Order: sequence, then C-alpha cells, then structure tokens
Amino acid sequence: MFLFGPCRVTEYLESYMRYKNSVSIWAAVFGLSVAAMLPVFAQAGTDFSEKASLDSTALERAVATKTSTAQPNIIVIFADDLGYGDIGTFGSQTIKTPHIDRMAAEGAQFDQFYAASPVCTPSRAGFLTGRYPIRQGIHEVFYPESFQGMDPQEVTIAEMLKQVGYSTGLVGKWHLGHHDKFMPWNQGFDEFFGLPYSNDMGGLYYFRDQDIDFAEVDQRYMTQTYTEEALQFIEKHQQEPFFLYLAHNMPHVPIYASPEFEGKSDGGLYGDVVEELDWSVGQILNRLDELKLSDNTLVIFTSDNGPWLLMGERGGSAGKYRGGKQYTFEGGMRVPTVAYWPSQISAGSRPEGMATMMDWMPTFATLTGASLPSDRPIDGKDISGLLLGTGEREDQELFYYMNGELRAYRSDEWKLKLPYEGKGGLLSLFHRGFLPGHELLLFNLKDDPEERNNLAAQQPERVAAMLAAIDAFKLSLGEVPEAKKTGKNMDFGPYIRLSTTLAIRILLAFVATVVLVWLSVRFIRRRMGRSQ
Ligand SMILES: [Ca+2]
Repeated sequence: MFLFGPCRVTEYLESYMRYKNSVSIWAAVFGLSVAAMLPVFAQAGTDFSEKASLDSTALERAVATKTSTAQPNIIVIFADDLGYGDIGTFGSQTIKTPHIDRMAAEGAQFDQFYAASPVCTPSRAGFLTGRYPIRQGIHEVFYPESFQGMDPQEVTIAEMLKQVGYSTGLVGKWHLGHHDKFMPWNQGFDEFFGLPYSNDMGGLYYFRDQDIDFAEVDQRYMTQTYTEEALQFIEKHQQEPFFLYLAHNMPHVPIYASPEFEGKSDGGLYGDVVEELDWSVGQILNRLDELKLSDNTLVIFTSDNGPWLLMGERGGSAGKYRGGKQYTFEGGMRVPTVAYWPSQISAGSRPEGMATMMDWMPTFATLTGASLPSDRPIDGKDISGLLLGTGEREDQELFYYMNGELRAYRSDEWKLKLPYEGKGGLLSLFHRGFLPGHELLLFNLKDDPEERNNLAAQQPERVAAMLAAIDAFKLSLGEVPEAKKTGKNMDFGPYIRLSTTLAIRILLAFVATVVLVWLSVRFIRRRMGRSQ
C-alpha cells in the first residue's frame, strides 16, 4: 500500500542529508541534541579550510593581447536555482525585474531554453564545455568533501576564448571541483572571485584568484559584492575583448537580500533576492552604456536549473511548468533566458523552438572566430542564427539526464519520459517538492507544455521510435567515464547515535520533570486539603 516504507524514509532522509552536506535535517529530527554537536562540525569546517589553503602566487595573470575590436565582449549572468516563473517577462506576478525585462524587450527572450541538467554541477559542466555532463562522468553535485572535479582535460569556453585573445573572468560560484587542479585558474579563467561551490555548503570563504579571504562571508551582501567585482572586471578590461562569467549564488537557499532590498518585494524574501539580482543586471547594463560598450557586448541572463520546490516559499516557481530542480519534467530544466546585444539582436526577438545551455560554446566560437576543440564530440549547436534572427537551430533534440540516468528525450514537440521509480512516494502527499514515481509518459509539449496529458498508450509507434532514438544515442556515446566520486560516503552513524542518545536523555529528563511537578502539585493539594 505504501509506496515508501519506513526504511525507505530513513534511506531517503539519509541520502538527502548527504546531498545537503549538513546536519540540518537531523537537527529538525533530534532538536536540542544537535546543539551539543556543533563544535564537532565547526572543527570539521576548520580542517577543510586549512586543507584548501593555496599558495598566493599569480594575483593577476598576463592580460591577453588585444585583437580585433570586432570581437564582442561576452557576459553570461547565471542565477542559481531561479525558476522559469520568477522573472517578470516570464510571467511572475509578484517579482519585479525591470532590467531583465528590458533585456528581453530590447533583445531576445527564449521560451524553450534548457539547462544541461536539473542540478548545479552538471549544468555548469554542460554550459562551460558544450558537452553533455554524462560524457564527463559528472552525474551530480560536488560537495565540500568531494576530491574530484571536472576533468582538467575538458576545454572550457574560457580556454577557447583565451586562444583568440579574450580576457576571462569568473565572479561567483564555480562548483566544478575545488581542489587546485580543478579550479577556475586551471580551466581558462584569468581572474576569479567567489565561492568554490554552493552557499549552503561548509567552508564559506571567498577566493580571490588563488588566495582565500578568511573573513566571514555575510551572505546579505553577496549579490552586491559580486556586482562590484563584475563592474571592476568590466572597467579593467574595457579596452580588450573579455568574457565575464558572473555566476551568482543567489537565489539558492539559504537566501539573503541586502537591507536595501529586504522586505521590498511582493514576492517575499525570495522576491527581494531576485529583485536584487535584477538590480545587479541593471548596474551592469548601465556600466556598459557609460563605457560605450553596449553595442559590442552580448549579455546573457539565465539560470542553472529550475526552482528548488522542496524549499517552499524560499524555492521559487517554475511558472506553469511541472516539477523543479532535481527532476526532468520541464520545470527542472527549462530556464528563463534572455540575450541582449543592441547592435546585433533585434528588439523583442522571440527565437522559435528550443535551445540549450550547451549551445553557447559553439555559438561563441562562431561569434568570436574561436575554434572548437576537434578531438571530442561537442553536443551543443551553433545558435548564432537563432540569436541574430538569420537561422534556426540545427535540430530540436534534447536528452534529459539526472543522476547519470537518461530520464527523458525531446524530439521536436514530443517528449518521452521514461518510467521513474520515484523517491518521494508517500512524502509527495505532504510536499509538492517530492515527486512520486510514474509510468512511461509521452507528451506533446506544443499542445501540453504542462505535461499533464499522457499520450503514450495512444501512440505506440511514436513511443517505439523515440525509444529507438534513445538507444541509438546511448550507443553513440560509446564508453562514458566512470561517475565522479562526489564524496557522499561519510558515515553519519556516530552522530546519529550521539543525537539519539541525547534526544532520549532529554526526553527522559522532560518526563521526570513532568512527573515531579505532578507529584509536587498533588502533595501540596493534599497538605492544603488537610489543613482546611
Ligand atoms: Ca542550481
């Protein structure tokens, strides 16, 4: 009867806790007892920081040689876990985003733009390399305890653009491995300021290039700080072609807005946070105008994956789309994306059909005269024609992966979603963020973008053809690398036992106190009764 028995619940909670790299779930379960454990974890955090200390060389690398001014500057602004429905021009009724809306009104708004994955790390790996994360063995997110990262042999957009004279900078979140050989400075970025991973993970310190600032990070000012760093990068490199990857940590939980924005949005704290991101976009557009760089700069705003619906009102909205982060329904991978380049993109463009995050690498190659690596498959397609209104994307195909499993396939307007066992099961009755399992599903995304009407039984031939296409794709991948180890092998047993012991003792103390009070009251009442 139950889809999800007690053992599965424990298993899920444990895997979820590992996913979060935090004791927060168990803190909720065991309450006060966790407080006694905090020093243990504080110590663990210290250890990591010391391990991650790096030598303080090469604060600034050589600036790339200026080539042709015809090469456009490229700025890609990533939000983290921002949903399709969280931007004004994409339909938000509560969150005001005038600057992103302006980018769309004066540039291009993509309604069918897909991330490479519904979670952070593989999404970013797909974006930066133009390749499906499955080809890289990147199946899920890296944690502070992860010792692996994106293979240094992967060629990133930054490395590609450096070859044609670009200055390259990352401001914000990396999340592709935080040990030296995996870090941005070994993947083509001349400059780096930001966090090595998500803002809910331990060891939260800003890197500036290879140095770490051990001052405590106040997340309320994170968006402002990144914005200032981004503006400085633009000013510094205004005379040469540059690529700036501004990867905000917001609005990934825990969310924070600065005092200037807190309490201002109709969308609650989440709305405040997104409105501050929009302010940041405005700062960048203004600075480009002031520096007279707007006509020669392509600015893209997007998100790495859908909203984290498990986080409730702090997790954003996928608008009309089904599901969110961690799932391969449209809400998990369709991300609000706009591109702004006043001299090249017609105002109010609405590119037809789908495109993906992996398309940017081949597109940037075309726009800048750079060469794609020729010794490996590149999955993204050049969408410069789609962007500039002179052509279409080569095909309308996407393979949706989660946890290294191919879970869905889109071909033109059809989407086949493979049977899914589900992890939430019974929990889905209590929280919309847990999606139950499902059978084989076939949707027509044109007529049914909400993925409600399963046509699999009515169209067996289409289903068979799409299953064959999936098999062919898997075969074409050849041998894929082993899954990267994400370091989720921590044995929480001692902490669970400690928490349980403390919880039982606290419970016994509580019961003893209640009994004692009850006996005392009874005793006093009897004494008073006798004295009367
Ligand atoms: Ca994310």
